[in-house]
Amino acid sequence: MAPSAISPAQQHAQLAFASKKVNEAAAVVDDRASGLSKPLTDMMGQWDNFSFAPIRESTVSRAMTRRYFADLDTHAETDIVIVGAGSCGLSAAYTLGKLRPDLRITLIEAGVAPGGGAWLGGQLFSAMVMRKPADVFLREVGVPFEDEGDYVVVKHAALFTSTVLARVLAMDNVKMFNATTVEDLITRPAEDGSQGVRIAGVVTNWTLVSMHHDDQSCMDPNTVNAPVVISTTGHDGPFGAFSVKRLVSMKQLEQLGGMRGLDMQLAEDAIVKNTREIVPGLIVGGMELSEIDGANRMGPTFGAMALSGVKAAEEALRVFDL
Ligand code: 48N
Repeated sequence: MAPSAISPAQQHAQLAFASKKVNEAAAVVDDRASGLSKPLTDMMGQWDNFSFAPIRESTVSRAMTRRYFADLDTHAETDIVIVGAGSCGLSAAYTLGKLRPDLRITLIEAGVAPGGGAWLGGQLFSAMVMRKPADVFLREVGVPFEDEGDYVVVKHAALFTSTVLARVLAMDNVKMFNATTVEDLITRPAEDGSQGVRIAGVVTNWTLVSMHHDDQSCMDPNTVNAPVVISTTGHDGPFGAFSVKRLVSMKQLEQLGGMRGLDMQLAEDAIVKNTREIVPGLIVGGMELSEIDGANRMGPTFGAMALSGVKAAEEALRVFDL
């Protein structure tokens, strides 16, 4: 057999591509064929005379702190807050940012790393499964996937999460404050004079501070005023299911609904269909919603997270535009 004109690696790549029905339409494509840019290749091999432009340490500090505190100042008044930058919160942020570039969107994430549970498919497996029609969202954002009929597979969950995250962070009307925890809700008396409340924003603290309220003197929080809050803080856990647990403790909800066992068929439809305004000004989506409704969990399939985020954005705009 004549020696192949292409390298084994190229052969592997060609075979892999051919075997996968990868939907690359408008997706983040593998553009290695174009090679590295000339300015970068010109730099390679020339390291002996290499040096960076001069800098003073205070310049770096000011470049960071000036922007951070200007953002905090700007976002102290926000149009829509999203609590939790997991797959649902990121999908909601993308949808809102795209639909309403005129609105100021603030995304608050307790972890240093946003993404929640969407960095892996299930257990420690890489691939992420989404049932159709969630492929519509993947095409919208530009995430390549393999089409398997009734479902699609993103080859690595991090490809979904990093692509949506990149799109959201590139939007100039969306600001993410990560390593920042929502540790309470701002409320106003309900307009109907009942014992109810309207949510009017969130109370935040740096997550490291929130983790040490018990062993440090009281460290008061910061606030963000907003007429609409979307909460997508995931399963009940140390920080999770935050807003629904807070509604119970402030007696706006009787009790949590007790999430039921895993049933993919029931769970995903329910989460998307029931993403809604729970109390005036607060929309809940994603797995946090299962903690109120007692819906089934769906396990390692993420279509409901993406489309619950889309629905949460739609609900938020309905409330905002009232
Ligand atoms: O990924 P999660 O936990 O939540 P969702 O709803 O975006 O996605 C859920 C999904 O990952 C699943 O659990 C899958 C589908 N499995 C289902 C099943 O059956 O088990 O993201 C929530 C994000 C995280 O990044 C948290 O760090 C963050 O919210 N967060 C908060 N951020 C700010 N303030 C808080 N109080 C807070 N609590 C959680």
